[in-house]
Amino acid sequence: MTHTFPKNFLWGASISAHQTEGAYQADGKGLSVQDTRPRDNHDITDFTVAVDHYHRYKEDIRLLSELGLNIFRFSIAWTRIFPNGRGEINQAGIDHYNDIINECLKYNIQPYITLNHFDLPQALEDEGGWSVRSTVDAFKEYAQLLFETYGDRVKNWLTINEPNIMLLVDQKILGKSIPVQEKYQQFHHLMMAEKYAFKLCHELVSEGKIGPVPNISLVYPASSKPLDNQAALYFNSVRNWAYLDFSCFGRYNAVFKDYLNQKNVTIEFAEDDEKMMKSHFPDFVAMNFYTTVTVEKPTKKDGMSDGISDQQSEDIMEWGFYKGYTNPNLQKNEFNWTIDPDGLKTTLQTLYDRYHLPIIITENGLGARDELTADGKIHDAYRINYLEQHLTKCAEAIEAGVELIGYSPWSAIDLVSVHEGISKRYGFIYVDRDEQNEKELARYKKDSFYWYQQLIETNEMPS
Ligand code: BGP
Repeated sequence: MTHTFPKNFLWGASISAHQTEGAYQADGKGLSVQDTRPRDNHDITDFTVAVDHYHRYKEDIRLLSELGLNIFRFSIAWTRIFPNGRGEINQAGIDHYNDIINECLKYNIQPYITLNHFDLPQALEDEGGWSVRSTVDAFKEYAQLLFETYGDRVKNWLTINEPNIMLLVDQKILGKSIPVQEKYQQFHHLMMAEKYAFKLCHELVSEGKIGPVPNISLVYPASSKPLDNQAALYFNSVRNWAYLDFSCFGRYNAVFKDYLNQKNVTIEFAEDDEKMMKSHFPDFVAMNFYTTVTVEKPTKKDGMSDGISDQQSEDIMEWGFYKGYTNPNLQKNEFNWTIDPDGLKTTLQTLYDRYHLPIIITENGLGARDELTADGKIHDAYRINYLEQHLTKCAEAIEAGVELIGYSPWSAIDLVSVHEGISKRYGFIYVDRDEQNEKELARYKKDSFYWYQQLIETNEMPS
């Protein structure tokens, strides 16, 4: 038996600007928080060169065309457009992404562009970043310029990558921990910025479509104990539904509101926020999925803790609400991330049942220490196995009625992990460099490249 995907199913692959481009100060680019974040581990590379996609994008996009993609998800570096976050426009940056977009269209690959992917301009961070309202205004100006400049050719847009992960694991993504009151005022500003992007895209891009792009993982209770179930309810709300209810329903999720109340967090609204929240909505939901999370209700003996240390590890701890629990039913990869393809199907069905919007998966993949053989091969059967397992569940979700319109796994090409270097590889295309030496940055097609190429060509997968 085989699983056949819908005939207009979107097959893509994803990257972000700061994790691939390098050229971190080239052609007028300003510094972002990813360029300035404190580096606590000098054994792994930074983003200054990455895989030099900035200069090698023609070769890379030609390879993606050979792979057979019909979409390519990538982000625009805000600091190439506005080096200081607002005001002065850098024409070289405008021209660069013009060239990228035209190169994609040359091969009939539709760009899916993420407006911002973790790389806030440092100049805005210096003014308070997402904690202050003026950053929302700067984002509006930035989004408007992109829609006006590229909207004639780019019809599919994603707002801000994984605001939930950026806030939940701020230390790993941003290199700093944000106090809880400030963290959730940032939540409000990020979500309001997204609402303006919805509004501007629908006003400025003819036939434009736009969606949020959170990282969504269903949260399981550690046992059938009622309090473990309550713990899962709270983390599902804080991690997942707080973000998508704001995007799709224009409201604060009720359980999340209780969480904020119990944390003595007061959100400051601007005058038009209530109206804006309830006036502009997405056309689809983009979601990133890697793992599922299991939590239990903490007990007094667990001791006080107020920080959530790492959404990927099991030691999530939010005193009084939930505590990470190692799920004995799930395998883990070599980076300690759970592998749960059934969890993907359940997450898709839950998400579709809740929001009734088309869904596109814009990240899903396996980070692994791939090895380049002497004859230039990369035998990543483990990645093919991971992707097959997850795509089987995507096919089952579609057969169960979920309107899943596309799959754009992480990542098109090897790139620098958010916090674990280049050795943690995700790409269909291997880049020959290591943590300390860039070498020639030569590109090699992995076994998974040929597997994915075949899948796209046939649009079906043996079950
Ligand atoms: C997601 C981010 C991606 C990428 C991915 C893999 O949260 O959107 O940018 O980083 O995680 O995670 P990591 O790089 O930590 O392996």
